[in-house]
Amino acid sequence: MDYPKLPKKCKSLLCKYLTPKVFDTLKNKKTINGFTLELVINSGVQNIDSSIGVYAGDEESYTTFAALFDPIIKEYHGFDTQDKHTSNLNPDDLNTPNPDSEGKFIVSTRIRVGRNIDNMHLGAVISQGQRDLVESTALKALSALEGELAGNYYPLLGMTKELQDDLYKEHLLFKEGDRFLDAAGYNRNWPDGRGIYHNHDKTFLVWINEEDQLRIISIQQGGDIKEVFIRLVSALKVIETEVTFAYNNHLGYITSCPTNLGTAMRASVHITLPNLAKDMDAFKAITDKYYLQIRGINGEHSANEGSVYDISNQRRLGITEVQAVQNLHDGVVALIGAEKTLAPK
Ligand code: ADP
Ligand code: CIR
Repeated sequence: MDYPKLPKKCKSLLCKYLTPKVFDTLKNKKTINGFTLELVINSGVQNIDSSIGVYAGDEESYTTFAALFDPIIKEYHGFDTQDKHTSNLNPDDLNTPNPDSEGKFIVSTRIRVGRNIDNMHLGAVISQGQRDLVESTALKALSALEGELAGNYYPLLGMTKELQDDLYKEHLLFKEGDRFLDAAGYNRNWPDGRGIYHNHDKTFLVWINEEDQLRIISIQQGGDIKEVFIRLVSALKVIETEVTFAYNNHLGYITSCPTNLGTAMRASVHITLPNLAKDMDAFKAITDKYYLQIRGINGEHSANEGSVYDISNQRRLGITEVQAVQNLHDGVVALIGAEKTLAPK
């Protein structure tokens, strides 16, 4: 493999850190599962507008290709090679009263984590048989959920287009055909082995075999962040007694994309900020201060709709789950404060 063509205008972390020297060091390396540099970088090479551009095929990818992953991880999470990751899922450590008790700004709150089964290939190189095994293992674990968390599984295979579209429009289901994942090998054998579990109220969801083997999600209308967190943690406690997930003391939970390592948690609100939207510099100054990311409301790489934005924690590694959620809360309080100040009197 030759050094790939990376245009000057490319702004991804791949383009920034895949220097010819790093390329030469890594080009002939392979993980024990056969994952190569070519597979690590293909998404970012094919999609020059990537923000990151790399994926791991297994836990070992992060060490075998450390010369590329480490600087990306450092820039994205502010996390050094000698740092350790710690977890804290105790809701009692949160101080997150609803930032919008009158329900004027926050449309909905969602917290998700990614999880992958220990010693299993990640989605980029997973075989069809392993993917099916992930699905059956997950379903067995989910059958242990009770009460509010009890629900049903809806496999993508055989799902009507109507139901798929409805779930997507309700912001519950992943999109189909994501080009970033496609170039990294995640969409092979689609839709086999993929699906969504949800409880009766659609406040607890599990995506199976999308970017990560499991995405475990708690979601509801309004801004009661703590209630969303508590529901997620109670589900995780049950699921994690049934399945062992890939985790190490340096990188925390192992995920396909380096941006998700550590807590693998993205805590977000969909929030209406019409006045701040007119002053993106002021908006970004607040989100930067609280380490938050701004996305559109139809998932990553989507545009915002009107003045509704998806605001979430950017860092996931080297901070605890409680810190990630606290950052979101404190940032949202600041955003709402600024929005009120800017409102015409
Ligand atoms: P991720 O699963 O990594 O969090 P996306 O940004 O692609 O990635 O979001 C997945 C889906 O979750 C999208 O349909 C998005 O609209 C929905 N979503 C994210 N945050 C919220 C939220 N706070 N309220 C409602 N839906 C949300
Ligand atoms: C990209 O590089 O744009 C995609 N592979 C997605 C990266 C994940 N983005 C993020 O900010 N968490």
